[in-house]
Amino acid sequence: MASRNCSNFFPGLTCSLFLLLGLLSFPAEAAIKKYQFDVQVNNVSRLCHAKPIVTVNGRFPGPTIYVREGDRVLVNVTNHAQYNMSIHWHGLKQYRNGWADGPAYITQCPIKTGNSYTYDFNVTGQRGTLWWHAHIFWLRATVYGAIVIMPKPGTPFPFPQPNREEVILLGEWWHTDVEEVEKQGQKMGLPPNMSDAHTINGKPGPLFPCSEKPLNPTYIINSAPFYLDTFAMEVESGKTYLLRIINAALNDELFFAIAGHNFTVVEVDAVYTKPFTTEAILIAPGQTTNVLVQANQKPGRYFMAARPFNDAPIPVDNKTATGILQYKGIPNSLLPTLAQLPASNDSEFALNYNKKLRSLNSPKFPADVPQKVDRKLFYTIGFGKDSCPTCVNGTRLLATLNNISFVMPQTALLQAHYFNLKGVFKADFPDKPPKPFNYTGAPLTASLGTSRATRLSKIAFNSTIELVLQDTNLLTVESHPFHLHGYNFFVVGTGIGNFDPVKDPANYNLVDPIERNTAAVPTGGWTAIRFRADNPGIHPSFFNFSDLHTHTHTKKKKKLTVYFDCIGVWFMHCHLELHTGWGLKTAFAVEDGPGPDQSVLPPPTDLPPC
Ligand SMILES: *[C@@H]1O[C@H](CO)[C@@H](O)[C@H](O)[C@H]1NC(C)=O
Ligand SMILES: *[C@@H]1O[C@H](CO)[C@@H](O)[C@H](O)[C@H]1NC(C)=O
Ligand SMILES: *[C@@H]1O[C@H](CO)[C@@H](O)[C@H](O)[C@H]1NC(C)=O
Ligand SMILES: *[C@@H]1O[C@H](CO)[C@@H](O)[C@H](O)[C@H]1NC(C)=O
Ligand SMILES: *[C@@H]1O[C@H](CO)[C@@H](O)[C@H](O)[C@H]1NC(C)=O
Ligand SMILES: *[C@@H]1O[C@H](CO)[C@@H](O)[C@H](O)[C@H]1NC(C)=O
Ligand SMILES: *[C@@H]1O[C@H](CO)[C@@H](O)[C@H](O)[C@H]1NC(C)=O
Ligand SMILES: *[C@@H]1O[C@H](CO)[C@@H](O)[C@H](O)[C@H]1NC(C)=O
Ligand SMILES: *[C@@H]1O[C@H](CO)[C@@H](O)[C@H](O)[C@H]1NC(C)=O
Ligand SMILES: *[C@@H]1O[C@H](CO)[C@@H](O)[C@H](O)[C@H]1NC(C)=O
Ligand SMILES: *[C@@H]1O[C@H](CO)[C@@H](O)[C@H](O)[C@H]1NC(C)=O
Ligand SMILES: *[C@@H]1O[C@H](CO)[C@@H](O)[C@H](O)[C@H]1NC(C)=O
Ligand SMILES: [Cu+2]
Repeated sequence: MASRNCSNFFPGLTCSLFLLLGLLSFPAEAAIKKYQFDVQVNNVSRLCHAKPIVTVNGRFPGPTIYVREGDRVLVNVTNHAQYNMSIHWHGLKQYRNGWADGPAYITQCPIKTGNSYTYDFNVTGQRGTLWWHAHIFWLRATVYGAIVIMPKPGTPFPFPQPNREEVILLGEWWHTDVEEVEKQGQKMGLPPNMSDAHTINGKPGPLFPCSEKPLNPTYIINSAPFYLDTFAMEVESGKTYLLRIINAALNDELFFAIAGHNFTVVEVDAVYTKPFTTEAILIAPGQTTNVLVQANQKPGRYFMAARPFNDAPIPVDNKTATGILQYKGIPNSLLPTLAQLPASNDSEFALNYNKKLRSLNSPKFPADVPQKVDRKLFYTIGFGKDSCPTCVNGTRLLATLNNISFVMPQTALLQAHYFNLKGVFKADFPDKPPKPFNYTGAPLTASLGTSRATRLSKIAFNSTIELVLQDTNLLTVESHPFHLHGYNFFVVGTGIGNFDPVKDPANYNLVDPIERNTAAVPTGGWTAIRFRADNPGIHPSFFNFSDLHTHTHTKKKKKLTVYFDCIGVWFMHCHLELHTGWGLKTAFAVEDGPGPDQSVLPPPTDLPPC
């Protein structure tokens, strides 16, 4: 199958050429890091209850990928689970290499049960904490792990060297099968059941039942007793620790704090920040935050805690996950000190916290903010309803960008050996909403009809884009963490209420705005981001050019429309799985540049077919 694709795509090239890639030599300092990811089903017990979950290598959370900036990474993902699935390497820019990005039905078809696909990518120009997760259905509830990118050898961190570091993955846990939870929601047209717990490194902590039972004493980690459902981290007085915090929750923005200990934020989404001290961090699904913590308090046991931030009039799982920061030599019998978190609805904390986030913008790590904008986009975020005879009250909830709920291409269509690409998607996503209205005025609960379509926005290579994401009160206002694949962007401005195109740009930060891959649009507010579209996302020869391109390659056209599964586009979506599932997503079709190294690389021979 793979070799057929290969020869069909590149009649002038042979497959052996691609196979040779693995034998090419690399610059001395760059290494090849190989990982085997066996996606499998394992029984895992939490909250006094075992259930089968999808894991990588039987581990929950999954294994950490450790690399250095400049390394090449090969991850052979073998799918032994009953679900067809794919994995996304969240935050890696995947320059010219959408094939390795991972979102199912966007850059690849899922890896079918029993099959393998090797994600092959270079880690270039990024260092810090990122993460990986399944990118189909709600499988990422349990299929996730950290990616740690160390700086190049001999390059120190631009902050005091920590004595040790620790990955802190925040997540959500359901008692029942998460795929069933999602399916039930889809069937009813309503939000699926909320999670039953939040977790720190997969563990809910002692505020939940079944968390205080010490395991067999052989399970001793860092000489701190390892509790069945509680994450504990041992520290030594006087030492400094780097915490690599990742929000892997499906639907909840989270506050995170450690009792009695302040954090110094030094990096987010693998971008160094101007350091600042805070008693708690706010982290949205998809985001990462590196903080330094000093073990400078009275030796004891201190709770770490994570709980949602939610300032919208909607229900969330508001339960608190806890772990323990434990000074060396302190007995486990000592009751830990409770952690203080901001109130769940503390919008002011959220606004102030996000204001403090600035790119480091040093000579070595400059913030290359686009000063001039080639194209301005304005997308409204809203909820809508669609008729659904089998759903509760005959309607299904949807979520929209510019009043369009994105429809995923169907497997059945992609499987076909030929079809007319024109019917599958259009590159005509509108640059602004169909009709302006008072976006954040009174709630709009009538005429919630929307259109459902697969529409993308075509972007010129290396053009600079400004995108204003405007929350609306269509049904309800809510905060939405938006994630862009293939790029980092700069958050140049944010505010509450309606974006004012005349007044608001005057207050943009074009000097040291935070650069990241996921940014929250505040409840009833807006966020302006800028990026340079220098990562080509589409191989022109894979398209029916009447949709995307003005040139024609008539010779190739016929063959290419057949292989619609092999396109690359950069996905952009709300990182709340609930909203993504309702259609709060679109994609940018970024053209190739004119240069020889400005086009998408050839597809790997083992790219999963549909
Ligand atoms: C998982 O646990 C359930 C209930 O304890 C059991 O019925 C099932 O066989 C187990 N499955 C596996 C794969 O171990
Ligand atoms: C990936 O892993 C599978 C299962 O172990 C193996 O059969 C396959 O050869 C591996 N692929 C590569 C490219 O190593
Ligand atoms: C996986 O994909 C195959 C082929 O497209 C399909 O027949 C099968 O139903 C899919 N499995 C699931 C669980 O969706
Ligand atoms: C990774 O880097 C190597 C060495 O520069 C290059 O040969 C290879 O094509 C790159 N791979 C990708 C996917 O960019
Ligand atoms: C969702 O919650 C309801 C009410 O608690 C329960 O009856 C139902 O079984 C749950 N659904 C799933 C899929 O867990
Ligand atoms: C944490 O920072 C706050 C102010 O930002 C300060 O009042 C407090 O004393 C600090 N606590 C510690 C333990 O350093
Ligand atoms: C958590 O949410 C429930 C309803 O979902 C509510 O009854 C309860 O008061 C909330 N607890 C806190 C601490 O906000
Ligand atoms: C936050 O919630 C509390 C009750 O839990 C309420 O008293 C307070 O007014 C709310 N604050 C805001 C800003 O909505
Ligand atoms: C269904 O409609 C009834 C009557 O209008 C309303 O009370 C109820 O809240 C609706 N249920 C849902 C889930 O929308
Ligand atoms: C939008 O709605 C808000 C709240 O109802 C109101 O205060 C504001 O004046 C409205 N703005 C416009 C331009 O109508
Ligand atoms: C969205 O589009 C539908 C038709 O598809 C229309 O009825 C509705 O008024 C539009 N809503 C907004 C907010 O533009
Ligand atoms: C993109 O445009 C900028 C500014 O004009 C230029 O400096 C840069 O070299 C271009 N990048 C590419 C890859 O063409
Ligand atoms: Cu959202």
